[in-house]
Amino acid sequence: MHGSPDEHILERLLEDNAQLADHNREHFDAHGVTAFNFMSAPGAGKTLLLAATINALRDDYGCLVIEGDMVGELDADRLRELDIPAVQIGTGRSCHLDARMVARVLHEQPLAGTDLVFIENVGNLVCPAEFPLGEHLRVVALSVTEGDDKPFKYPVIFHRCDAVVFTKCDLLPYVDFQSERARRFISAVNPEARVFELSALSGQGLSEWTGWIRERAGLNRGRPAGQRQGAGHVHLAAG
Ligand SMILES: Nc1nc2c(ncn2[C@@H]2O[C@H](COP(=O)(O)OP(=O)(O)OP(=O)(O)O)[C@@H](O)[C@H]2O)c(=O)[nH]1
Ligand SMILES: [Mg+2]
Repeated sequence: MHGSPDEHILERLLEDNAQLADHNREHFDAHGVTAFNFMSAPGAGKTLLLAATINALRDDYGCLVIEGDMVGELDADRLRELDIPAVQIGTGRSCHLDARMVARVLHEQPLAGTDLVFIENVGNLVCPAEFPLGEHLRVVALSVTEGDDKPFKYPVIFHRCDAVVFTKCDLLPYVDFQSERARRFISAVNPEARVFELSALSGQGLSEWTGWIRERAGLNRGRPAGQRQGAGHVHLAAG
């Protein structure tokens, strides 16, 4: 037998989580929902990015946000003020969401009329990478104020994502963030990752990003809201 007892406990924990994540994904699939897991360091701009993204997509897609924070409902309340449906998960002392927490929400939350579920993970560049939630696509937000070296220093989360969004690009004139350097680091750990550069505040770069979401959600999902009732039976095209 290899590894310490602690390693075995962790392995078991991750296996249990992976099984529950599969269960969540089946639930999303059965409802024709594409689910995204948004991860980043604290304050990188996930919530503002979600607000801007959903604002651009809401005429064509039913959207729901599952918010993960250790304490309180500040982010969910911010979104609700914008008429964006949001469910808050309080993780307590845990520094990441896990599949069990998301499963609890899914048991109570009707998904009829929902096409896209955006899960905002707890701000943390390490732990969320180890705990899949049942998402179809993973997004890492990297704000230009954090430094262009983060993909090199925190490779796991960048290795396991589908897209990286450089956020707060309106601040580029004031910080030393070399986009090409960050892109090189990302490409070294994950050549397949799509990289977007945008500002949720100014709207710069937003349409290319939302275009990617539309593409990955399946072209046939861009129906007017009133015709969305049959969404539960649509085959999930997103990978
Ligand atoms: N200048 C600028 N500020 C931004 C932008 N996006 C977010 N911010 C600001 O950055 C701060 C953090 O943004 P949030 O959206 O709360 O970040 P978050 O990743 O959701 O934060 P946590 O959930 O606490 O991890 C807020 O003061 C935002 O107004 C942007 O595009 N440009
Ligand atoms: Mg937030």
